[in-house]
Amino acid sequence: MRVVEAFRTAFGADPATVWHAPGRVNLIGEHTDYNDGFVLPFAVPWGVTAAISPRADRTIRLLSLQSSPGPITIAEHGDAQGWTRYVVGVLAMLGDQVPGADIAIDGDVPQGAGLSSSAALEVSVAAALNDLHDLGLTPMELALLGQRAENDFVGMPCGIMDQAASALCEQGHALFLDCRSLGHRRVPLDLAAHGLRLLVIDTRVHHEHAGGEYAKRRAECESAARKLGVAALRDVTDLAGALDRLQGAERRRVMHVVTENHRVEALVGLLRAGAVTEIGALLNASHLSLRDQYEVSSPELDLAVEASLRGGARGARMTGGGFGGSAVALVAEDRLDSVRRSVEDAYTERGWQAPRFLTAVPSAGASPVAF
Ligand code: GAF
Repeated sequence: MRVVEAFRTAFGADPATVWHAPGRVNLIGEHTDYNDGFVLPFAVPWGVTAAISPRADRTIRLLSLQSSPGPITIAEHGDAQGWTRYVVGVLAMLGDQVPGADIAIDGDVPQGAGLSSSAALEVSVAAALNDLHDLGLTPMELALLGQRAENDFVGMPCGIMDQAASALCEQGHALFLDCRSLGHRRVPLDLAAHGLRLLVIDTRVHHEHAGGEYAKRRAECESAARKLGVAALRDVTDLAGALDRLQGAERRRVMHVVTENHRVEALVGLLRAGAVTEIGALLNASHLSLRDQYEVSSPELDLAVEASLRGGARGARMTGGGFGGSAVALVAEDRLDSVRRSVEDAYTERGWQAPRFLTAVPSAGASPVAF
């Protein structure tokens, strides 16, 4: 295995353990996780593999097949830069339980596509260290550890969805997660049995201001919840009454979060009833709400969604945090070519660089890799 060979070459011995953790797409439930709401992601076939050995000292030596020509040595946690922060953050959160480590990383999550390569990195490393040091952490605890690394070390105020999907998903299933109780159920999702595919359309555009806008949305939601006297927007039961008490951006944010939570529950209901072909309208409604009420879409995402629908998709929406990244389209097998062509033509017409197409099947969460 490539990552094991790279580990041997760099560090002169076999790794003690190797773990793989996937990225995710979110089927529905966007910007609901940090509002204590519901989400329905599934793990994608692409992820991060981490090969790790413990060290007795506190040094961390890190190698990435994608991002570093040779090993990077980190003596102090505070020295971490760029991608290494996601790894060092996990070690930093574990504190004295874990000293240093030698780590080699190999990943195939398309970069910048909004498919949670950072969560895959955090969870693969967290799971490997858990195994190596017998920490006894559950998959949900590994997800929480990854989220803390991202919140407190990297400084991105994300919710729990991406790490939970990476740690907890099962092949052939989506993960229905209550982000308040952290209760979850795996919902069977066999798209192929219904002649369907989930097409990921990577716009290959990522807007610079995304991080700042994400934090701003989160702050607006928290401010609206305070004004409404609820712990989180999840608790809004009288939407019309709540909207009467708010104005401007906060009003629109509440409209999105409350309706999106209902859409997640409705979509899970359809899946459980075996009506996967009927979920398209909910995907479309989610996109319009993210575009118009939550204002996190982008011209590239909107065009990917509109052109997919014109090409015959049953439903489509942006997925993930927004401001670029990917859209997903639910497409009948015999319409795949027509949807791809419709999106490509629409991008060409605007003079935009061609998007990248991938097909996502619900895949397994974090697991050890034999080597
Ligand atoms: C990003 C975050 F990391 C998630 O926690 C979630 O909030 C998502 O945006 C929006 O649903 O992926």
